[in-house]
Order: sequence, then C-alpha cells, then structure tokens
Amino acid sequence: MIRTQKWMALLTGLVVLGTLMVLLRDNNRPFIPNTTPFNPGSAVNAGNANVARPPAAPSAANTGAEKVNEELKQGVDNVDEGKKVAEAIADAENKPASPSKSPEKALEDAERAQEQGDKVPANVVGDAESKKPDLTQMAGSTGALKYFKLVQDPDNQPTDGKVRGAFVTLARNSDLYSLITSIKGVEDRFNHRYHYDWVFLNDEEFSDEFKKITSAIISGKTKYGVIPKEHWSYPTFIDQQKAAEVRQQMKEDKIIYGDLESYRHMCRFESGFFWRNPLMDEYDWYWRVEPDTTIYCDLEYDLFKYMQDNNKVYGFTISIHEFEKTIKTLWKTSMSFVKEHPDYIADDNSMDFISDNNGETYNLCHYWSNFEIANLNFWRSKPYVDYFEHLDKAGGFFYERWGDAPIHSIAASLFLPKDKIHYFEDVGYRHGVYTQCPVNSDYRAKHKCYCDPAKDFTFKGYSCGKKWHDVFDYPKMKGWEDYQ
Ligand SMILES: Nc1nc2c(ncn2[C@@H]2O[C@H](COP(=O)(O)OP(=O)(O)O)[C@@H](O)[C@H]2O)c(=O)[nH]1
Ligand SMILES: [Mg+2]
Repeated sequence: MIRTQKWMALLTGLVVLGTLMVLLRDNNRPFIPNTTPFNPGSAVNAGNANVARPPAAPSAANTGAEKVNEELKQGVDNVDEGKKVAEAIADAENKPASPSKSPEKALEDAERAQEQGDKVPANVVGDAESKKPDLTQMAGSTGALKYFKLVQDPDNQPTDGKVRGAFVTLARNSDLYSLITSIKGVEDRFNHRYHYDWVFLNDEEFSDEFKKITSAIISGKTKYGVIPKEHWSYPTFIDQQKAAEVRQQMKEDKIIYGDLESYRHMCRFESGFFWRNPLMDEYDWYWRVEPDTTIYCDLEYDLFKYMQDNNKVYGFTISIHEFEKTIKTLWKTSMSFVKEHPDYIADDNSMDFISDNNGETYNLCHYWSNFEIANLNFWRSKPYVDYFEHLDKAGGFFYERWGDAPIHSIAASLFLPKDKIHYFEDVGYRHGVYTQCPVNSDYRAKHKCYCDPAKDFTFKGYSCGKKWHDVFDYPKMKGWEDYQ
C-alpha cells in the first residue's frame, strides 16, 4: 500500500514537472540579445562607447517569434531536450515511450532536461505584459522617435488581436505572373492564418485580369490604386534634358537599370510617396512584397504584431552592398542634411552599419527594401519627410539613379536607435538571385523551410549580414560558420 502511494506521488510529481516544463517551453523567454549601443555624442563624429543594456522585454504576444529565435540560436540540443521531456511525461503517464526506462530514470532525465533548458522565471509573462509599449506615446525620446507614434489612433485598434497592417505591392499589369507566385507564397506561409489586407499600387489602371487573379488568391481584402501623377513624374526643378543625358551615359556604362526612366520614378515613389497614398492611410504597418520572391518557411506568428508589440520600426531579411555608380553623391547629400538637423539623429544609432569611418564615407550597406516590414508613421514623420525633400531637391533620383533601399536604410540607421530595427532571420526569403535561408537545419525542418542553406547569402562576402551582426552585437545563427 505504502509502496503504491509512493509510486502515485512520484507519478503525480512527474506529470506536474512535465507539464510545467512544457508550459515554460511554450511561454515567453527573452531571445533578443544584449545590444552594444553606439553612443555618438555629437551627430556623426564621435566614437563608440560600449554600454551593457538589459535584454529586450519579452512580450506575451510574441511567443511564436521568441520560440523561433530560440530555435534558430540553439537548435539540436533543444530538440533532444524536448524529446527527453516528452519521454518523461509519457513514462509518468504509464505509456512508456521507451519501455526500458524506469520512472526514477525518467525523473532524472526530466530534471536534467530542465537544468539544460529553460531558466525563465514563471512570472516572466506577467512582467512582459506590463512592459508593452504605451502606443499613445511618441515612439521614444531620441532622434526621429520623438516625432511620431507607432500607431496613429491607439483608441481605434482592431478587436481581433491584429494590428493595422497591410501588404503593399507596387506593380505593373505585366508583373502579374511573376508576382502571383510571390503572393501565393506569402498566403500559404503566413497570411492564410491572419488575412491581412493587400494594397496594390500602379502608375496605370490595373487590368481586370490582374485584379481577378490576385483577389482570388489573397485571403484579406484587396485594394487597387492608381498613383497620382504628382507622385510619379518629374518635379519642376528637374532638368529633364540633363536627366536624359545621364540615362544615355549610364546605358553606355552598362549600369543596371541605368537607362530606365520608369525605374527612377519607381525608386522615387518607394522613397517618398507610397506611404502617402490614400489607400495606406488607415494602416500603421506595411509588408512590402515584390514579384519574383519566395518565402521558404512557415511563419506561425503575426510578424506585423511582433513589430508593434516590441516597439520596433523597421524589419528586414537581407542586407547587401549598393552599386556605387548609382549613388555617387547620395552620402554627401545625406550628410549635409544631417549637419542641418542633428536633432533628428538617434542617440544609439547604427552609423557603424552604413559607414566604416564614422560617417566620412558610405560603405554601401543597406537593407534590401524588396522585403520590408516597417512602420508607416516613421516615413510620415517630419525627420523623414524633410530628409526625402532634401534628397529630392538635390536631383539624384534623376541625375544619378538613387535607390529607395539605401535611402530607407540611411534614414533607419541614423534617425532610429538600434533597438528599433529587427532582423527577420526566420523567414527564409529569396528575391532574384539572393536568398536568406536559415542555416539551422532543425529550424528548417520544424518550420518546413525548403531553401538550400548553401545558398544563404547572409554571411557571404557581398552581403552586409556579418557586419550587421557585429554592429548590432547580435548572435549568429547556429551553424553559420559553415555557410560563409
Ligand atoms: N507600376 C509600376 N511598377 C513598377 C515599375 N517598375 C518597377 N515596378 C515595381 O517596383 C518594384 C521594384 O521593381 P523591380 O523591377 O523588381 O526592381 P528590382 O527589384 O530593383 O530589380 C516591383 O514591385 C515592380 O513590380 C513601373 O514602371 N510601374
Ligand atoms: Mg524586385
């Protein structure tokens, strides 16, 4: 009898322990590493000062994202640990996963698994809830953050747990069939669970075929807008003859898209106008999708909401070097703006990501803007609007071939503190010939990624991924050394 009671007590203990461990695994734990802030002192000209910072607050709403990042960094040991816990629980329930294992052994294993695993205190969820940003406030107190709020109307948020976000795609009718594969990927991997809206913008009317095929596949509402002429034409101060001569010269110099007038309008539009389109007015967040892109992994949490709940502003997947010949005077022009507006520069900015000599020259690194999940209110803020106007007046969209990607990146790097920028390393993404593929094979298996890690661009030479990890003091994914 006493023996049976002992067994019962042991079994109950195991069940409670096992359940607790599963709950801990499923709950939040901080994954975002300590970052090493750059302390610029004055806008561009000061050195580094490394100051320890506590890990970012976890948020109850981000369980999915945090688990994902934990998996990316830890990988195989964690999977084994999970198996051990499962076995221990199965044993405790008298359904032995491994018939040879005694309950004592199971308890021992479960304890070991716990030691190796989660060390998050049980009250972390409560703490996280209380640390959620107050969205009625400005996004922060430094740089551009004091000029905008993450959400425009905090009292008018969706009641279904989502945020005010939408996909946005600029496209021509002729892009339909290279775009539709991108859209299908986003829907299958993410949006069929969330049904976010999708805004399409075009400098011409969308065809019925375009609308019919895209709206059939998209699970959220679809909206189609024609771009107003003033967002897609030459400003009066541009000398169009000079612009034509530049295009001719760039054609001779074989600079990619160098001869294209439409490409220049596109880059100017993506820099200064897509977020001003009336169809975007009701949103705080956007996720940009382009033709000829792939999402390789299942995304089982709400990436828009992740951004909002964690007080992020700009999210990316791939970073890369720009073609210098397309942006010859962009840096000089940007720095003259910065000198006029030191107040727009964030204290803990990431100048070191975009310049190797503290602002003297541009190192060409930028976030690849064909994928962006970001806050529209940042682009709508006075610092960015002023910056765009300064660049536009300088004429480089037409007299050179300035891209929206370096422009967004320079703004995000200088006007925002580092902790507002988020690297979506878990997506698995391809645009054209460059791929982000999570190199951690356990992560790929768990999230059904179908990319080839050998093609991962993150740590290769032409990428700025390594630099980004260094500057942001962000741990590299498990196994990265094998994919440089
Ligand atoms: N409506 C419209 N969309 C364009 C035009 N040129 C490019 N786009 C879109 O702008 C985005 C970037 O163009 P893309 O050709 O992909 O440039 P790349 O990614 O730099 O090679 C894509 O979403 C295109 O569909 C244009 O002339 N009109
Ligand atoms: Mg593209």
